[in-house]
Amino acid sequence: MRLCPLEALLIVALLIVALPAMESPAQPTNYDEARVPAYTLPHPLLRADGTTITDAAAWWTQRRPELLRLFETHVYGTVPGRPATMRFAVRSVDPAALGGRATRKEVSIYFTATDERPRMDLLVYVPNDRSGPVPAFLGLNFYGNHTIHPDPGITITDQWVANNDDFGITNHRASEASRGVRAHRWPVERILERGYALVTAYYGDLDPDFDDGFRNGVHPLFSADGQASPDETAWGAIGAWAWGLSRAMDYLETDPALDARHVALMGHSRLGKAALWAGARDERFALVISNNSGCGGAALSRRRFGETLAHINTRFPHWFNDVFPRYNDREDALPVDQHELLALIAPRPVYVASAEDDRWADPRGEFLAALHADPVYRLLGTDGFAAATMPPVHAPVMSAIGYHLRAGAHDVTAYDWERFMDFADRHFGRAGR
Ligand code: GTR
Repeated sequence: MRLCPLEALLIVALLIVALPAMESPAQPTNYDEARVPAYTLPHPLLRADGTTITDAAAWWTQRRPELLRLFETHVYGTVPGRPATMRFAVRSVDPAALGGRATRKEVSIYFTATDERPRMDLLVYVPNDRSGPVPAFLGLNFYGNHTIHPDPGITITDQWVANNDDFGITNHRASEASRGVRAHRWPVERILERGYALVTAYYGDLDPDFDDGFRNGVHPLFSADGQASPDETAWGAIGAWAWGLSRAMDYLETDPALDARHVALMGHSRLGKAALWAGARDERFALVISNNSGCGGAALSRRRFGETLAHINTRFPHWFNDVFPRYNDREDALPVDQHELLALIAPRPVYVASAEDDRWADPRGEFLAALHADPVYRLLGTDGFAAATMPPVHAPVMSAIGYHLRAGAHDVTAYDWERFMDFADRHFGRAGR
């Protein structure tokens, strides 16, 4: 067949457009346990110099700082501290929200001396049926505070939001149509009934979830020239979301209605990754919950089951630092694995929740990370992880390291929340209330 020059040009143009799109399905996904490669995990108590930690003091002074640095350098990037100019502004208070059951507050956290964005808007529900400061659950949400409950008093976010036809979000602007669309993931009344406050913020307040080379969100506040990704160990989006959780904690410490010493951090999926990283770094979080956090969260990278580093770093180049992609298809060269992220939370209770059909997140890999964090939890005087083999569905493990496998898909359900509250009750000394 002979092609005229125009036809040939068209074919070349088509190839240029189509080829990159064809590349990602070429990344194979393994869902076969028999094809998980043999691997050796780094031991959380073995220091880089080859010596093993045998006492708690050496964990705190040597191994923990070393592991934190390794995760910063090779995975999530370095994270700045609290800006000196940060301040809180209470924007609204309704002492009789949800039919009188709760006090609803909206609090803005301004990061600079001006009222310009970026800022983080916290939504706080405190149960009115309380006799003193209450423990709280804190978690970021995906589509704006107004999506977690149909409560008409919640301000609709004016931030960039990912488009979603089902939620009526177009042109990246949320509207009234999206009020309460994610309520099934946030059983607010039930949380209040069990005696907890709920605090949430929209993750896009910290960093809108697309790759923009560090131009939006909180990143430019910390790069001298506001330029794209300053160096390869600089933080990515997960680092920014985790940083924001610590800034939320800065506020919680000032609110007399809340017991800041009993704050449970909860995150789902990519926000579960951020919750684990925040909980690992910031010891003020008394308890940390990962829900279906998968690759780069609670799942072991070396198993290469479901989502792998090559998948995640290709689809989400802005989530981690620029060193992490060097380990794509070279997981064994990583100086850390994700059980050590869980270990960094020790001795504070950590709960890992998996869903049976969420194979992309590798439920077994999440279970194994919990299992291999056990030596650190035991060294620090807790009961570690009370399971040697993977439990069946709906058989939660409630030791210092907790775990459950739920039936069903990638989501946050009422079953998950009931177990999170059981776990918090137990470790906050509230069991039997
Ligand atoms: C997926 C991603 C996962 C997980 C999930 C989510 O596309 O591959 O790592 O984070 O998104 O956040 O819902």
